[in-house]
Amino acid sequence: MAAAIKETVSNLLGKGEEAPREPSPQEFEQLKQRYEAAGQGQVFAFLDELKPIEKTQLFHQLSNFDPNRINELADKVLKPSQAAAPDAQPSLEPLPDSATASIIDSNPEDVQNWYNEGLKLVAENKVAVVLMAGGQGTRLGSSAPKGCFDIGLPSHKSLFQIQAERIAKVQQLAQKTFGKEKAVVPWYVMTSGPTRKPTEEFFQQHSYFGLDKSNVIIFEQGVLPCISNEGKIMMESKAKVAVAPDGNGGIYQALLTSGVRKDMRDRGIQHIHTYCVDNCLVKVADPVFIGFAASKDVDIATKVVRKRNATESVGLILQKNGKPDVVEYSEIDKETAEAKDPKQPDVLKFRAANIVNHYYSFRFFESIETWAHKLPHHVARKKIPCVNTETGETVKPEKPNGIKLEQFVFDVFPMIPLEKFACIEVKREDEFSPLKNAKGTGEDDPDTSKKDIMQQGQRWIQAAGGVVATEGEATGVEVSPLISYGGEGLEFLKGREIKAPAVIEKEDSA
Ligand code: UD2
Repeated sequence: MAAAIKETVSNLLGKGEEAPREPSPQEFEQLKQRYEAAGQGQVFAFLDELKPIEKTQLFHQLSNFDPNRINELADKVLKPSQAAAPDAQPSLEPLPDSATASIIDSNPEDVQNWYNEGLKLVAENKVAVVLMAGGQGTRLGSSAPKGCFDIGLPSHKSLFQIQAERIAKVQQLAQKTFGKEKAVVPWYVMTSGPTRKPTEEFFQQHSYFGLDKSNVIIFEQGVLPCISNEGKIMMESKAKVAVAPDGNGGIYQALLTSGVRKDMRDRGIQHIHTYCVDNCLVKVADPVFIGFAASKDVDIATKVVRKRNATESVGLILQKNGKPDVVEYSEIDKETAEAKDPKQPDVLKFRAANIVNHYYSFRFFESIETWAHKLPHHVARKKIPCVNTETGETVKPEKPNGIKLEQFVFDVFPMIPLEKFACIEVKREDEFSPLKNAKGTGEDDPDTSKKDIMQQGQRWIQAAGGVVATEGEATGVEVSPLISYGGEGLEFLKGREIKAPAVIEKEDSA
């Protein structure tokens, strides 16, 4: 199946190993007229200088875009006055209690029921996972995809490996608990142009981290052209449009064009967990989350943690004009971010922090065609290396000279009624430690990721009756996901002493 998907994507994107199909002169002329009529003829500025293969590649690349749609998007962001008047100041309120729950103050029986329900769905092969891994770790300062990153654990496992082993463990727990021969949680890994090849190579080099590779499907999200401040599609070279990944909101279109939704349907998937690659504590295919969402029969659910402070770079889950919504950290005004809860003056009014940890019903994914085109585009003003289409000179800009457009995965939330949406607060120390910044930043960096995993393992061992001996700085114990998914199954450590730092990889090690 994976090969078929790869084939579909490659053909579609004209990126297959075989040379892309050469267009007929009529096809080329038609395309040229369409772009010129839209005032975007500059993309053909160097046509006479191109080799036939370059012309063919340019044809395929341009065939993926609609120049009129690009103009619409450009006008919206570059000439906001002409765009439809933005709705009056939207009314923002925290989500109502009816749409929120909290692991922290739910009764343990409910949590156990959600866990059993979710694990049963895993055992019935109804649960899939989509990993959004198309982002480029610019702030992290690494050129490799973030999932390849080694945060410095004693095991030196990458984020991809840790997540793969959590999938393996939840499959094993489901098999054991429900006496199933084989429980499968297919793992769909969304990459972008820059991350696809290095991600595929990393998975192959590590033999898919022990997972069956027919259940690990790597697919690619779409791209959008970079646009100059004058609204023109920019050229990266004389034969290539400058493009950028279309944001993690590109996931919905990508699920269709890559054949992933069809693969999910063929496998009988009903519940999908979608998450962010850089959160080392992420509970992949978390049975509690799946069971919680399934029991409420919602179409979308999202996990949140308590926002650390008013300036933390997280989206805020709230209701906007009565609909579930998220205000991104890059678009929130100071007053809203700092607003205090009228009932608890020292607590933020908007404190449900988005952690890119979402649930979708497959039923909802069947409606993608009806709303995916309505997702808004967000603007990032960037320095975009390009070729000046008048002079042919290469431009290495000192300041932002254009815009990248991206869609946000959570912009789908307002497309559903509040009663088909649920939000559950989880403990930050157990479920959220994002890797955003380079080593030494002191916050959301490799050291904080490593510390959070080691401290979690230590808490699990102590809860199981083990003793962790620490000396000075040396603290924490890494517990392999293959030994424990969420702290369970550590009884074998009762009464035993573990000298920190350590890693528990096998049941007999200690
Ligand atoms: C994301 C959230 C923000 C907050 C924060 C917490 C969005 C839009 N914003 O902000 O609300 O929850 O994380 O950590 O989700 N990705 C792709 N393709 C792309 C761009 C991103 O797959 O074109 C993936 C990326 O690999 C990562 C996730 O989406 O897994 C979030 O991307 P990010 O880390 O760049 O987002 P950030 O930190 O700006």
